[in-house]
Amino acid sequence: MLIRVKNAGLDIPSSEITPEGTYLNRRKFIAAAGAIAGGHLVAPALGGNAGKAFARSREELNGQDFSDARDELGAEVNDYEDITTYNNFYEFGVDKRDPSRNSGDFKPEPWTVEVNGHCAKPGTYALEDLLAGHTEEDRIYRLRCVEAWSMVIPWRGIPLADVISRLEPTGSANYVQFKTIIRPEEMPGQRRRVIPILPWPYLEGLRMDEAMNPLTLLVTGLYGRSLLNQNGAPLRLMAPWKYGFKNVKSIVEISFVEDMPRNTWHVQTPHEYGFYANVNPEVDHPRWSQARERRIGKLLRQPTLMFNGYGDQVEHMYAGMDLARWY
Ligand SMILES: Nc1nc2c(c(=O)[nH]1)N[C@H]1C(S)=C(S)[C@@H](COP(=O)(O)O)O[C@H]1N2
Ligand SMILES: [Mo]
Repeated sequence: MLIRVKNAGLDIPSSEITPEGTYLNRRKFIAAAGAIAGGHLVAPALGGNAGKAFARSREELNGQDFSDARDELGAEVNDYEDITTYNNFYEFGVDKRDPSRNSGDFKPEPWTVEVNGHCAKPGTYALEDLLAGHTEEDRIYRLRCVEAWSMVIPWRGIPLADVISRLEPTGSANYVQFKTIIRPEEMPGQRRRVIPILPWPYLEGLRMDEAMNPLTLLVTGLYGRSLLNQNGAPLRLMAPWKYGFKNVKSIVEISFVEDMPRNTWHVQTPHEYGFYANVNPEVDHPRWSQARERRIGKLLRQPTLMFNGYGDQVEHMYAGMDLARWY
């Protein structure tokens, strides 16, 4: 069965027209919907496996068969196990295993997102309302970390452009800033007082054309399932031509702003991390080369591709820019 989730969206909050139990179950409900993502289709064999115990093998997840799933360059998707246990999410600690170990207390439901700045539809939206009227799609994208490792991940999400259009940004909205939640009671990495791991909240931003690029997703799931806490539940960003740190997790605020917003890693170490963070084998990190990368699960390193291999779809946005300066 193919369920298309379409309704009046932002104008009629689903929390007002749907009994609460149903509305809280939206993510389970929407998880049953399959959708077509032009060029990035994971052909999901939708099955009635709702009652099945959580499956670790990627072939069995949610009744969808990901065993032969590949990205458009022919690379196999990484194992669910790796994607959910090898993470960067400093709110839960700095070790790659910390997010999966330390995020058990985090509660991604219910969730609200504040929308503010230069737009016609500011407000505090229940996540269900922010996403209502949009269709989730499965797309296989590479994630490339600035630490020179990469993974291929079957994401599930909604084009950010669709959501932004509904919020009606004004002509002054040159950039979009995203903010991660602050919740030290549930995020042990935010409890370090004297020398915080990072200045919280974690901030990221995109130029408006980058935010509107059809590749850019607001991610709600992966491997056909809702996002786990360690991957940024319930809502995170995915701009696949950029280094991983741009893909801010557990988003609670979206701001339409005039000037280039601050982003956490640039604030922390400006000579190492810029605003644009486009994957670029020719611009080294000051402490290491970016020319090669290690695909998690593979033995040999491989050459890094300009724009992470998405150049055809994004390089026009940077025509004439000196990418060594705007790193
Ligand atoms: N809020 C927040 N978002 C974050 C991070 C973080 O520490 N905090 N780490 C970033 C980095 S460096 C990477 S590589 C990706 C990792 O995403 P994944 O764990 O889902 O693979 O998340 C990004 N988003
Ligand atoms: Mo990263």
